[in-house]
Amino acid sequence: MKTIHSDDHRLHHAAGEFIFGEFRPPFEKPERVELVIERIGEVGLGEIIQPVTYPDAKITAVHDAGLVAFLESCHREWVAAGRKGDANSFSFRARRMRDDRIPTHVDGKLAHYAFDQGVPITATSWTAIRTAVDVALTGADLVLKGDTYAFSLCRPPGHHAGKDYYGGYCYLNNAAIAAQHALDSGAKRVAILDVDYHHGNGTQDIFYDRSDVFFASLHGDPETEYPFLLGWADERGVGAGEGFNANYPLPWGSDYSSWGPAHDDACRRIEAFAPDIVIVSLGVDTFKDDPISKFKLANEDYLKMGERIAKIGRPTLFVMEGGYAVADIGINAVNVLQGCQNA
Ligand code: OKP
Ligand code: ZN
Repeated sequence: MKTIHSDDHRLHHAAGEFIFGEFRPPFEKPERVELVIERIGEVGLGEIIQPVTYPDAKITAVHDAGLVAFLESCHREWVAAGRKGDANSFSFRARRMRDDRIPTHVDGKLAHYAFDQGVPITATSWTAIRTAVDVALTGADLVLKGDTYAFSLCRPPGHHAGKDYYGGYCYLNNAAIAAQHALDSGAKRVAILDVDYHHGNGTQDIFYDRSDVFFASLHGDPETEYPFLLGWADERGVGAGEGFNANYPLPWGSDYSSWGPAHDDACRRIEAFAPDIVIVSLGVDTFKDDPISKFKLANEDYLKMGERIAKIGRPTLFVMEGGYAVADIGINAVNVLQGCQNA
């Protein structure tokens, strides 16, 4: 299968992030993608191609135009306010605070649009964020035009970004934008399978009231795991979307003996939905050595994951999400792709 990749991702490299009570170098760093590219070359997965540029309307088909405009202008507004370094919020909305007014000051806009402090914006982040969308869309078009599989090596990731908010290393929802593009190109139904360790709250948010996109996510139980506040099993969709959302929260310490059966159930639900295409939000932070996650998957489990996805039997786009054990990120991500391609 082809991989879509651009060096623009390097333009998003923040000084640090606030996590676990300290300011430290970001886990979500450029090296992640460099190591996946290296592994793709080692195993000869297939050609690596550059993305094509798509219009902004592809983004505003799923995201609020105000969010998109703010991500683009944020760092300039930050500098104009006299700040140094990366733009980051220090204030957040709580229950019964207003969301119908957007403050004019950059700090207020950050409080309105961001939901955590894991999303610093540097002077050059926007180009990386914008190109990651093109990487996803270019992969979607390969699959829509007849390729069985494609791999969009997006960075930054996207699945925590909702209609009108960003957070959790994610700014724009690459997988959701690709799904909407597929529908607008003639697909009737799209399934999104989110295997990242963290719940894909943004993707769920975007498609929660719709029956044309089935969303399934396997993830750390929100009782004990980020992003908390969403991802319980009783979230099944609303209105026309009732029954088209499936969450599989799993406890800390889960290994393939419990992850595998949950994954099989999610894949069966997708088979019953009969999608025209499948989009996999491919995070490999389920790995046993991941520094911020608590599942226990081993290298060879990613081959099995790919084999099961192949059994769904639909054209499939893989979109890169998380994975922070950089020593193994190439092996694990490419194992899924090879497990699938060689099944
Ligand atoms: C992104 B993905 C808050 C930072 C919290 C949590 C991890 C985000 C994971 N200060 N970061 O799903 O791999
Ligand atoms: Zn994750």
